[in-house]
Amino acid sequence: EIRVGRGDHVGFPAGFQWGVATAAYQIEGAVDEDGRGPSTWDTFAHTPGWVKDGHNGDVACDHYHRWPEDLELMAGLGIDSYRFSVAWPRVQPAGSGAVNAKGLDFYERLVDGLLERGISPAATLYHWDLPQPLEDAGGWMSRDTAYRFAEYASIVAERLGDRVDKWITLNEPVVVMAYGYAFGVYAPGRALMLDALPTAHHQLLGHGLAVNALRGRGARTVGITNHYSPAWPADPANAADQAAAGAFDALMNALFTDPVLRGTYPDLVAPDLAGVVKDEDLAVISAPIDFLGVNYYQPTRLAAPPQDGPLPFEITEIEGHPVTGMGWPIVPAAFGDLLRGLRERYGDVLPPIYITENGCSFPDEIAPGGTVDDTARIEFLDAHITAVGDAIDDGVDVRGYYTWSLMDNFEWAEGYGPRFGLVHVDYETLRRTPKRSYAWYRDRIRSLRS
Ligand code: GBH
Repeated sequence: EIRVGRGDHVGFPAGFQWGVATAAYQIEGAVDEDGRGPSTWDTFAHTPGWVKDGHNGDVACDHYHRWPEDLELMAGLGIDSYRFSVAWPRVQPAGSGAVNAKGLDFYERLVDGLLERGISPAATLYHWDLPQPLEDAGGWMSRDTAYRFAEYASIVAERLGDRVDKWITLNEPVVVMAYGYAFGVYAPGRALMLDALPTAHHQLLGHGLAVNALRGRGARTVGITNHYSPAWPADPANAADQAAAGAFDALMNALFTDPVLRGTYPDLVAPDLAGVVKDEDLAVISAPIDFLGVNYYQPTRLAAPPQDGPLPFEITEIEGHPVTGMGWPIVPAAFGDLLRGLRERYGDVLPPIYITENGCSFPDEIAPGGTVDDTARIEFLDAHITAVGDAIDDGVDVRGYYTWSLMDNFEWAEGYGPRFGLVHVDYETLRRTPKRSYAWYRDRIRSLRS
């Protein structure tokens, strides 16, 4: 192990994996091809008013057809691993029962193409594209969806279990609960507020059942990816603001980690889940995992909620930090604090961590000479990678880092406006143009490895 001091990491631990991440609905397009069924995101994006400028994922980056070109872009980066997601509605168009072999064929081509190029495949089984028929039957509000998810997981592992290196059951179940079912700004667009809590439990149960199903079918390394946003009280000296930050932390961070690593729900939510959690569920959910996937973008600042507000906190603006194109504050120090905080909170039950997403959007444009000068992204990534290196120096066991994202893509309710990629995508021509950050990331990870 070669490593030097704070802010000057000439080497991350041997075997540290550098990668890029994407998700199926955000890049694939080809929504009606080869037997794919509709997902909640197709329905949502085709409902006027939900997604900015009426954008949808029908074509996206056309990765479903252009994957060989995209594999070449990855090879050019020299990454160790690629994190992608499998679209459940391609594999099981109705969400249960009949398997669509052509859907599995696509991911098999992709995985084999990665292996041929020496890139280790990291597959996420669920990055928010729930088959619409399952939503029609209650979606994640229904316990049955957990069992359907495990069935789907076993189908994918049956085909790819011998070739996928890392399996990620769920991507950011908190976002599905909060933005999908509580606030109603992501698919399926339900605004149930705190009544959305069962969707947390049912996703976590699906995770636990899937871990078991995957292990039974040759999966080597299994984990879950959670989104973490460090909770800052608006006024650290104000008890009501502290309580609001504590409530946010319990509902948005700990709710999805405590059950997995400790087999318990945070005190604040446990009473509300009493009727939903069955006897053996927490034992299923806390099945040992091999790694925790951590996605980090920004901290959140919380104030006491208004009287009779629907939530125990109010989100307020963070000032005094530079922001990304989406207005998100850039706070690399909070990333390091988050990693050290996980180590502190979970101690010896914390498995190795992979940073499965970290990145930023800017309105990157192609300059007349054909270049995309995204210096701000380079600075963002450099500062955040340094924060990870510092956390490793402080004893946090981080084994890899995937930047979000390989290329510009469909940014959910924001449509195609925000650009998160190392590679620019022209949505008229679908032409890919590596940005300056692409060459920078290639060189950076090469130098950090040697
Ligand atoms: C990740 O979510 C996702 O995994 C990935 O698919 C996505 O592209 C990436 O981040 C970049 O956003 O609607 O204004 O209330 C990160 C967590 C939570 C950030 C939902 C955006 C919506 C803000 N996301 N949040 S808003």
